[in-house]
Amino acid sequence: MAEEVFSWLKSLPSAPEYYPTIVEFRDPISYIFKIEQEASRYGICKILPPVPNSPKETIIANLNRCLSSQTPDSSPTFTTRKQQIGFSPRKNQRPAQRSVWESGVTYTLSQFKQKAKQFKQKRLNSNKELTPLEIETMYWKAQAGRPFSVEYANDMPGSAFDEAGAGQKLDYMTVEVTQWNMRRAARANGSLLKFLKEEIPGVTSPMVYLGMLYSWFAWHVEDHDLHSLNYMHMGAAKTWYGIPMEAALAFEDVIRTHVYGGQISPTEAIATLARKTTILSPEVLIKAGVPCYRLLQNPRDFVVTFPRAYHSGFSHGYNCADAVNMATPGWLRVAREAAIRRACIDSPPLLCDSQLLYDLALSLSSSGPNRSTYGPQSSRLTERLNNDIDAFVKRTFMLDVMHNNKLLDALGNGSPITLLSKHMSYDQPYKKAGPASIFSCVACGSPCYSCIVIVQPTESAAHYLMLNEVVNVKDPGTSLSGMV
Ligand SMILES: O=C(O)CCC(=O)C(=O)O
Repeated sequence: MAEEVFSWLKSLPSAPEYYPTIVEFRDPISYIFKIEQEASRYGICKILPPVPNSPKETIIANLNRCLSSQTPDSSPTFTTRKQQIGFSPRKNQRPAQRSVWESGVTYTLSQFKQKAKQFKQKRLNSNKELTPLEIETMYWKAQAGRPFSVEYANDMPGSAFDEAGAGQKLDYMTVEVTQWNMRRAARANGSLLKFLKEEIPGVTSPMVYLGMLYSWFAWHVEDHDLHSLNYMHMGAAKTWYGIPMEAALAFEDVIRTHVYGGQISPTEAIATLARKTTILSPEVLIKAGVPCYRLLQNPRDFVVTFPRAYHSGFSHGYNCADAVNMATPGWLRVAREAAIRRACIDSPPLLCDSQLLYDLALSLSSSGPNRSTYGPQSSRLTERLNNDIDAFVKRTFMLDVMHNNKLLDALGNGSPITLLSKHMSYDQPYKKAGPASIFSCVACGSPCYSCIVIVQPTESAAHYLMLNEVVNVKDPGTSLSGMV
């Protein structure tokens, strides 16, 4: 019998879908930045590439190579985690919290596929193919019913893409040979993560996900509120729910009040969500007035999540996907606050947004008109878009410098210490900056524009400074190495 679809599911609004042309598809960051203003209003969106996926054999060969590289005996195997579905009120568990634990079971790809197939048949108990909405209804019924568990091989460092797409001898272009290959996307031209010195698995390099029916991912935002890019290689669909950044506070408030009866603070709500065990039906959110959008990701679909957009979802059967973070310049709007929120919940920072911004700004200044920061200058359209991005980055950089300048000035208020002039204007210092006037920050080693005054204290001046003695920058004990 067909499953009666919940009415709230029928009326859940959809997140947008985008269809880039071949030209637009050349440059992931430019493209995502271009759609960002519109798409981020939904928190998540889907991008359908204009080129095909790799053949299934290539995906499986890549995956097996990747799995073999991770095991001590080089076998192409992996272990799963068990995830709780449903809940037992008797166990004193909060209705929105689900447990996750190591399954201790090791699989090859074909063993896991077989297991997932059997589980789906048994669970759905239906001779006919169910629609995605019917499966979604059954998922939410299961999450409200008696507890059982599913398995998910999630957050495994690696990818079902080959680095160079070298294994392919095809006479047509696939996603793998483009800049959207997940092994390249985080550090694609124009992504701020390109300037991260170290590799952070899942952030600058992808993680691979092997799921089965009902494997879930809890409501969360990305580390440092970065963007995420997710690509489905093969298998059954994945349902995603997304909440726009503008509603993030309202969402956290629903968690605090509806789930915890107002007994936790806003910071504790953020810390709870960061544990990635919160499952809450969009029905609750919609009723509380929090906007929530849905999309269905099929093989060959990319999903982008935007900065500070809470998202969650589940799989409709055996599937394989890759995920990685990236950062268009749009992320800079939220990066500072994200770092503060992270500090508030005692999570150590993974990156420094100022360093990334300075490095990107520097790369724009030093590469001249033919720079390749945003990929090939393939068309007038791309060129215009890149100019817009450049202007945005330069402006953000200058605002950042001026903000820091004001802070330093305020800190020095009342004492003779004035590190920077508070009268610096937006475009005046930028015009003066050039490759010849680049300095390294004495504190963190980041290269800086000449619009930043760098005070390199001599040993005796440093001694005075550390003793809290008042030192004027014009004091002969300091040497001034950069000027506005
Ligand atoms: O697919 C998953 O399990 C998690 C995906 C995700 O959160 C992301 O790609 O941002």
